[in-house]
Amino acid sequence: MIYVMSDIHGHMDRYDRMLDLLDLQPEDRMIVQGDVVDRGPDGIGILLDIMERPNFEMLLGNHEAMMLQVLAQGDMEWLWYYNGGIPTRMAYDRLPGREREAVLTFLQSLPVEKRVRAGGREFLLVHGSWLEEDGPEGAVWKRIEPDAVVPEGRTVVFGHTPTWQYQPDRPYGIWFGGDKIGIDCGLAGLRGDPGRDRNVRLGCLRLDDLREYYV
Ligand SMILES: [Mn+2]
Repeated sequence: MIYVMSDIHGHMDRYDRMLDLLDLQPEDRMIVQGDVVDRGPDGIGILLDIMERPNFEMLLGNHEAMMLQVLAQGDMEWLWYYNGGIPTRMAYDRLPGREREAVLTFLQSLPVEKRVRAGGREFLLVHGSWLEEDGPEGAVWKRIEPDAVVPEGRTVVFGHTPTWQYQPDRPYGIWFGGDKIGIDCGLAGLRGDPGRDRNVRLGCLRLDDLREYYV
């Protein structure tokens, strides 16, 4: 079975609960569609965990792209910190040098899209946009319109844009828009301060039968 989730944003507690709920078997695949880090407290911990699991794969999200730009090129620091990068930066700086290097090598290896087949369907997985004209930059950064066109014969699964933007009536559920499926159920909005919407969730989709899981 192939499972996908996205936009965990440092919330290790939700990630752990999701893995408990799924009870993955060695033959299952998990593809995490980017934005593991930033905003929440423990993005680095989740990254290290993903790196260790042989049946886990990951796509590059815009938050990992910002992280790489700062750590590998010393560029755009303000943008990363402004977008919730400070807890990630602090945790990264506390890692032993060997682990810092492993994290950077891992991030540099991440693809911006993946094609998989499950349940008789062809899926295209991306963090942001799948539109060819948007290029690799758009694949991680661009927010797509609900009526954007999907290549013939495929189903696109994407994160990055929280699903409440597509379905205000079912704000923290996976959005099924025909050949487009949005799986970012809004965890970026959870920062622990009182008054925020506590109903945001981490969603996970099993591609073989489109079964939904939430924590
Ligand atoms: Mn994103």
